[in-house]
Amino acid sequence: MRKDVILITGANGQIGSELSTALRELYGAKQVIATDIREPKEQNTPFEFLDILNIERLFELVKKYQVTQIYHLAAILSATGEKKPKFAWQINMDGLFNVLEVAKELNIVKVFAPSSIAVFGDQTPREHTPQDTVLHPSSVYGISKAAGENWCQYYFKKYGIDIRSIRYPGIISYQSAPGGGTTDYAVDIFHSAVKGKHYTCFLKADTRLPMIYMPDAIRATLELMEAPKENITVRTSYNLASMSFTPKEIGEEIQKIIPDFTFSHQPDFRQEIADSWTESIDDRIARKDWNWRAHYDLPATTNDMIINLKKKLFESSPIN
Ligand code: NAD
Ligand code: AKB
Repeated sequence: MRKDVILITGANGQIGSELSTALRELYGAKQVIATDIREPKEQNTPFEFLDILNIERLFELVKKYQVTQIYHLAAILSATGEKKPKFAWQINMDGLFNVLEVAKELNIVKVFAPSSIAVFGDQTPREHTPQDTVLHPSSVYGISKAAGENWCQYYFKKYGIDIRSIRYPGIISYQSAPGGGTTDYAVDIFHSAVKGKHYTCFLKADTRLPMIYMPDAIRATLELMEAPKENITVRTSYNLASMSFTPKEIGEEIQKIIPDFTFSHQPDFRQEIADSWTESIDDRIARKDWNWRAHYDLPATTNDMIINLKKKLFESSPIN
């Protein structure tokens, strides 16, 4: 077992609830301190309430547990951010600053602070989007992530803090629900399909977006964080690619396993956000620097999601 003590902010969200399990397996349950403003579903690790805007509390927890690494996941995502722009900016920027300041003052060894494909905008090349490219995001969330990437690089260059980051694509998962993003449809569609319900998608049929299955996203995070420091050449945030598909393509993939499944489209305000993002990602630098390779494509993800969602939704229910 490794000796580090890890503090996770926003640990009860879509990524945090699975990443905390993976980190507990690597570091030992007592070495992983989950924090959030929401109660955890299962209390199987040290858990502490932490509002990321409360820097004194963050200082206190880092000292109390002698934390050496912070995984900063607390954030407001794209769709919620467009409804509450100032609030999203405050949580995403002040929250990140608090983490960076605590890391600087208390000599934290490593920080993980994820970014998103939301940093791209309508002037960015849409296909095979390069690592270094035009970043003029149009959502508040994307603006906060683009600024955050640069602040991470600043703290690395100025103070030598080993901060690492990934521009995650939309994440598909069955264990935890997504938290207010534009790519949430790619999880919601499975829930409807498995429950035998029609699904009305809030994006148009042909909106192609980069996505990734949670096991790949977790593995990417751990592989990046374990990579030797000298291999890390990107200190803003790494492009990461896995698969890209449209709502029509994922619906049709589900129909290969659940032929009765039906879906239609009723675009809402999230269409504009999705239209400003790119379609596919060039992740050659992540491949070169820390040997990143995705394992799940759309058919493999669809198959695994349906098997596991059925188990989760139906097999754990008590028999009447
Ligand atoms: P999520 O919304 O599911 O979880 C965020 C967590 O932060 C929630 O549990 C919430 O309670 C907590 N939180 C909100 N405000 C807080 C506050 N003031 N103090 C402390 N905690 C607070 O988000 P996620 O999908 O798990 O995303 C984690 C990180 O990954 C975010 O930075 C997000 O931008 C990034 N990301 C996620 C995706 C994705 O598809 N899930 C894609 C790209 C980037
Ligand atoms: C969102 O849709 O806001 C997130 C993301 C891609 O950052 N899933």
